[in-house]
Amino acid sequence: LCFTVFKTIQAQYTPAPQNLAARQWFEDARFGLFIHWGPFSIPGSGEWVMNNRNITVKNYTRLMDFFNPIDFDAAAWVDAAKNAGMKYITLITRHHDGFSMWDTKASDFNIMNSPYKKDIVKMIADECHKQGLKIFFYYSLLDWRRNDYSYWTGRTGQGTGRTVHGDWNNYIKFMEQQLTELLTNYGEVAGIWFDGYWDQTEPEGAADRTPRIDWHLDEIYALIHKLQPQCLIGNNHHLSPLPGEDFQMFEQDLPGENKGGLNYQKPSDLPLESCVTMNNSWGFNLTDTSYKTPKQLIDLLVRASGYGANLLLNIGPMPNGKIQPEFLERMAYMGNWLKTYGESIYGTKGGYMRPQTWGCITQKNDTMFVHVLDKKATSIKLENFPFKKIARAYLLKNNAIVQTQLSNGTLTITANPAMDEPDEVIVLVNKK
Ligand code: FHN
Repeated sequence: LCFTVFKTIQAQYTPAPQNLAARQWFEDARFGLFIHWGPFSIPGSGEWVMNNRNITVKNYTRLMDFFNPIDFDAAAWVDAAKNAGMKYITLITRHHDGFSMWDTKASDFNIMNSPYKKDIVKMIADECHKQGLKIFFYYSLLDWRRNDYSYWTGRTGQGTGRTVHGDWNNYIKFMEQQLTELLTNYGEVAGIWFDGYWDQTEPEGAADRTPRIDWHLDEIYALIHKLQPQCLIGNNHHLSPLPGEDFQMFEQDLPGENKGGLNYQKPSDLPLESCVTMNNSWGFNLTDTSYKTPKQLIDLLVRASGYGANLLLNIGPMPNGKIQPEFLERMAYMGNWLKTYGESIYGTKGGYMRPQTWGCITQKNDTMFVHVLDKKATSIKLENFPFKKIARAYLLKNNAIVQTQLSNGTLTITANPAMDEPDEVIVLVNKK
């Protein structure tokens, strides 16, 4: 195959006032639910099952006939997210397998042609609007199934049954038609979360990751912002943000940490989001029981906030429409924790210093929240401390006074982290 290298010429982008307001809302929200769900959930082997098992288009298409999640209850899902303290839901509308979870007129491979025959995107979006959560739509740029998609996406091309491939203009038009539907028929959409841009780029970390695909992003982004100016655009391309994007995401990682080698990009000034799985899978996986502990999940939320980022925590519901108890229990735990500690998370900014091994800082006006996550941390030194004097230092959970000493710009805090709680939050109030 011979690829042309496209250097996309990016148009100037000035976010609309509604968009800037939406960014502020997003930054204050701090916590969202990611949902990977669709016919790919049926084999219980994750959302990459078509690719990983090299299932042919013809055979994969059969999954549509089995997707009948009779136990699905949109109200219960949104309620669980709300009780977890989450402020938005990012829903897979179409993943790389190309199945559309809504009543699309642009493709037959959609939920209305499954035995379920109900527009799942609408059901969840309506419930979000009803219960006061915002809705984001995940939308895959790449497609493993369509003939007009011109690339092979890590599949060998052997035995896939996709014989004709390539009508790029048609594919772009198809995506624009689908995005128009999503941004016209589902009320206010808080954001579009793109994925798959990395198809046909050099691997993460390579010196030149210029895509060999012209995704027509200028055109697509302009369309989205024209239809809904407040709609935030993010793209999981693992690069620095491109013009037209409104937030920046980090996959399985906190901003700037690059623990998994996926995220070499530096955090930008845009609102930030870290998306993370609760076990090791995005889509339902029958054998993956490596669930993060409640403490690990709280640490992630707190440390994300310490970086000034949101946590988008993922669940992969089961094919029958139920969310497995391991996920529900952890969500409930986090919601309960946030009832006490929410004020140190929502509406805060990242700390004046980056998160440290002992924990991290979040800030709101003249209040600083010191999150002691390491149970062994008993003396914490905050160098270049920005307040000249402290009016009060106390534990958020019970107002108990905390000993602090400020000298030569370094604040020393005597901490005594409770063993049975994930995070000891110390509140420092600036004396002006
Ligand atoms: O390939 C996808 C994967 O299935 C999942 O949707 C994640 C979520 O961030 N994104 C892609 C991998 O980068």
